[in-house]
Amino acid sequence: AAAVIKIAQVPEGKGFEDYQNVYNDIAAKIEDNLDFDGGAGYYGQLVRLSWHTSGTYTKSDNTGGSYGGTMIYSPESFDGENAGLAVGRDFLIEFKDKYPWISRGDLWTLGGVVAVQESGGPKIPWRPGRKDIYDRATVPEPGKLPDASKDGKYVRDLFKRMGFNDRETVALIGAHCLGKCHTYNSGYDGPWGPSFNMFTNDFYVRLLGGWHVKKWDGKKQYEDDETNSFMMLPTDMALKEESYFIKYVKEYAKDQDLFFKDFSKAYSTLLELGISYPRGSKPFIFKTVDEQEE
Ligand code: ZEM
Repeated sequence: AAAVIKIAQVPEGKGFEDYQNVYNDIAAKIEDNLDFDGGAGYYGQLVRLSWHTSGTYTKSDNTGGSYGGTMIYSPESFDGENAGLAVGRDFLIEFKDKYPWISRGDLWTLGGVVAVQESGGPKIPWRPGRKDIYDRATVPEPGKLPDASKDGKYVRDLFKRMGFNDRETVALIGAHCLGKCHTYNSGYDGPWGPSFNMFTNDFYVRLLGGWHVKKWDGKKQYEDDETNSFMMLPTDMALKEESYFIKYVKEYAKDQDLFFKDFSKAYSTLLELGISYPRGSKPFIFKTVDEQEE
């Protein structure tokens, strides 16, 4: 993909209240659909959409990232790693009609922020100003998003490509507390734990437990020794196998507040990769639905 300069431009006259309104509408629609995907709701789907629109970023040439909202275009739309994400894009599209001034990149990343905060996670500082890009030369090629069958070195190098260190890499993957794998999307199957609609540090706690390779015809994945009902991907297991990752797994398993703090910072950075903001621009911290009802 070709690099473009990605300067945040907030639509004329729009400010915090406008984006809090979009936040509230997304939150209300999530609340109306809590039964989706066997009780997972839309939390996992929306967080994954925000991650995949951002995680195509390459620091060395400033290509990819959430700015242009390019996932609707080929070849990014056909990237096998994006299978199933039309569901999240379709979920959000009514808000693009209701608020025509919002860009796809802003809407998709804001959806992730709503999902993390409304499922009990930390506050995610977020800044608007992404712009829809129609130029196909800027659409990232497949191969930028991680392949779950790989090892720790691959994960380390891939997140380094985006500019993340080992601590941030481990913190970001803790989002696997939410949602599920679906054989029809990725070939993997099942949730990582029982509380897949709540944002917690449970992913790390479980990862440190006992796991064995699942016996089935599908892709290699792990199954928990205790109940045989939860899963880990090979790349998840790699966080436990590598000395440069496991120390953070242990810290986050012990200390949810530390995980929340580190996740918030790394995820906020992820959603903004490649974007230039005006000097001193202040991120929005949205109120949760509960906080507004108090
Ligand atoms: Zn995921 N992820 N991910 N991830 N992910 C899946 C689902 C979800 C990897 C991966 O291959 C997969 C991060 C990192 C990595 C979420 C968030 C984040 C699935 C299952 C796969 C295969 C998709 C399906 O079948 O529907 C790999 C290899 C990763 C790094 C090495 C990061 C970072 C995330 C967010 C910050 C979420 C929330 C889901 C659940 C989606 C859903 O539909 O419920």
